[in-house]
Amino acid sequence: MPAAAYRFSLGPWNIGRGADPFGPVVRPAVSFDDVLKTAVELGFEGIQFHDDDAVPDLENLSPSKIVAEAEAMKRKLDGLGLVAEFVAPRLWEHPSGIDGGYTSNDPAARKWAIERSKRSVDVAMALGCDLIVLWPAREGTAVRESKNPVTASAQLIEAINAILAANPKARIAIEPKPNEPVDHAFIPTIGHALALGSRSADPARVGVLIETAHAILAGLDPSDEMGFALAAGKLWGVHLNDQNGLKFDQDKVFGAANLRSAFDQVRVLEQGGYAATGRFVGFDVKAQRTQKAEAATAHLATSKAVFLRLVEKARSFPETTAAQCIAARDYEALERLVLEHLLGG
Ligand code: GLO
Ligand code: MG
Repeated sequence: MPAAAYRFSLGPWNIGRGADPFGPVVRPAVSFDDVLKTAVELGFEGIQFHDDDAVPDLENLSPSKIVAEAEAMKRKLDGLGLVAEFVAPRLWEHPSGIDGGYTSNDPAARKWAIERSKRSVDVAMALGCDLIVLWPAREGTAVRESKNPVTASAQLIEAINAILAANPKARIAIEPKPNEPVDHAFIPTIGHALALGSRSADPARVGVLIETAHAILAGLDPSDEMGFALAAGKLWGVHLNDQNGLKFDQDKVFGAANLRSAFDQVRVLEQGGYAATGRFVGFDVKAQRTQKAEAATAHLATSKAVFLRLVEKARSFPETTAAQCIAARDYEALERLVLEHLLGG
């Protein structure tokens, strides 16, 4: 039987202008149409959307106009053979989200965040997808005493329930990250995300999206995080990338910092039958600031190529020999086996 094939996705923010907190942009903006063209050229079938990627300026549009624009975007995707993977409400870039959305200390901001999230559900449905990704970017604190975590947990559940109630088809994938832009996020790990979902009004419609770098920033092994979510049937998306230790969120090319960890992530996706679920493999990777505009999509192509090479490595891993090492409790031999396999020996 042929091994299940993976489907790949990218977000428009992955083709960026190269700015960082210390300097201005270094490349011209890439139009949304060119992002879609790149996706087709690189063999990416899925597009990940922030709500305002799909419908720019949606804050100033009526709900019906928002839906009409999202429907136009859907026709554009259809014409190119692309599909929308998810829509994420981009709460963290709006002035009302300055102190977080759902957990803001300002009740008007909390109300705004929920209303905007409902519009994201409308956008998703019009794009033909039912998945809402919640990256709770500013749902946390820089000054720990500024918010009450007991209240914040209740507020997060209230927001999740409002999104679930907005449309009975809507599903939510929480994408946890422990820090940046906040110091301490309220939902730092997959365990927190799954626990929160289980307390919602409809736990069957709440899952997770795991990003490699976010797990590493939490001091956790990304493949173990993925395995935990897979075992619960809750891994509804991945953002594969890489991260060199505990520093700012680097969004490096998949495998660039730790090829063995990348192998382990691919292997767990294979072990958990992820490809057969039809869910996407997304790469949340950034082009390096030094990269010239004409080659500023190479990070996506490389991530996908590395992923596919590692699928081959996972499928050709000498499982029988590994099982013998494990049975003999000879983990040094297992270590050698893994390293030799990765080195191509
Ligand atoms: C940032 C996040 C971000 C999200 C995206 C979708 O650290 O990884 O890129 O994945 O906004 O919600
Ligand atoms: Mg991400």
